[in-house]
Amino acid sequence: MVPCSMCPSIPALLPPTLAEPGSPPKGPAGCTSLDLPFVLVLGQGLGMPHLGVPRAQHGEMAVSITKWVDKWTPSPIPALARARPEVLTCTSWGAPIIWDGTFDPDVAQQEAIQQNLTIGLTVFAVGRYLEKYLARFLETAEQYFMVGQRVVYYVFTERPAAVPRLPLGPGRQLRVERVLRERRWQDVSMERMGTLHAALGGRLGREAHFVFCLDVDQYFSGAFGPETLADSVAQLHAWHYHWPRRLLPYESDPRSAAALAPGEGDFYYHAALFGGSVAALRRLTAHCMRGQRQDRALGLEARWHDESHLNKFFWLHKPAKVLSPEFCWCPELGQRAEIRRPRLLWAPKEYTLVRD
Ligand code: UD2
Repeated sequence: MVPCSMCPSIPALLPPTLAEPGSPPKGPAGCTSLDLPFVLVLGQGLGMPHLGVPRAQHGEMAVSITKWVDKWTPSPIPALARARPEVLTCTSWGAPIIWDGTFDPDVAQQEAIQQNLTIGLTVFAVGRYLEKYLARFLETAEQYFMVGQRVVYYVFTERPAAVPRLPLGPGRQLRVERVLRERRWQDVSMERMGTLHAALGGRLGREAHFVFCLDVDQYFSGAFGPETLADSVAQLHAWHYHWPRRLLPYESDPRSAAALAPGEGDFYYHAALFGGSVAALRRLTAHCMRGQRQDRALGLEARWHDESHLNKFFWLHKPAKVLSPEFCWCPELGQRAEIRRPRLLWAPKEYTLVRD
């Protein structure tokens, strides 16, 4: 890797200063010479990240940093280059992609503590998903999710009495909210957007600064800390992060509110994990809820349900931070050089057991 001659003092990729809850993503600021390489390396023209491809040109530098250079802790860029030479750590629009080794968890932890944050974690466990997955999800969240921060879990279920009562660490609470049980699993999945929207407009929104919304059929396996926080956070899908864009499973029916036209789409994001500030998540959930409703009125259902609408949202409103597949990894994919330390693992999918 060679330093960028146009930007001799580019800070390394360390966690950005957290935005105030509800405030827009910071930047872009400074270092405008980086715009072009971002576009050349990762932008709409190519459409996909290039993982594991060594490059030794100006563009290589550009993908390792953010446009919001004023928000990064100064440090010489070669250190970052040495730390993770095999991955790209910035999107074409300037959002960092968080890989293990590209941030300092201690700095992120200290910043979050100074800001006295409360972080929400929502999960739905409806029907047999509750017995099958919820206990392990919560137990491992206690071990790994935002340890040392104030956390409030929100479990949405139709059977509050069946929710396991685990001993929780200091500063951590669990709230259980009752939801109606939809008949079809697809409706359970999609209805989450409306339920979350209402919750974010209520107590959850009042008590949390940032919220992560997760599927229940997964479990934490490594530290998942405040380095992941930002105004809006999207997760690269483990199965699709290195696919060419033309193969990504976006909704393509132009009648659907979730449709992306050929050539549209940055990455394929996974609906099993998204997050952000309360205000940003209110916008996201409202968008998806509206799109799902419009589709239903036309007798349509997007290809991957809420995930299709989420992908449309993040195409229109770029996430402020992108999590590498390490943050939601599928063990069936085996070992890969760029996946160093998975933080959250998919549980085996046992659809015949849990779906009606
Ligand atoms: C994918 C996405 C999921 C969603 C879904 C929409 C993964 C890992 N996740 O999940 O985020 O976009 O596609 O098609 O690829 N749930 C219940 N009870 C039910 C049904 C669903 O609690 O009867 C909840 C539960 O939290 C579950 C989530 O909804 O984890 C998503 O449902 P899923 O895991 O069955 O869907 P899946 O695996 O196809």
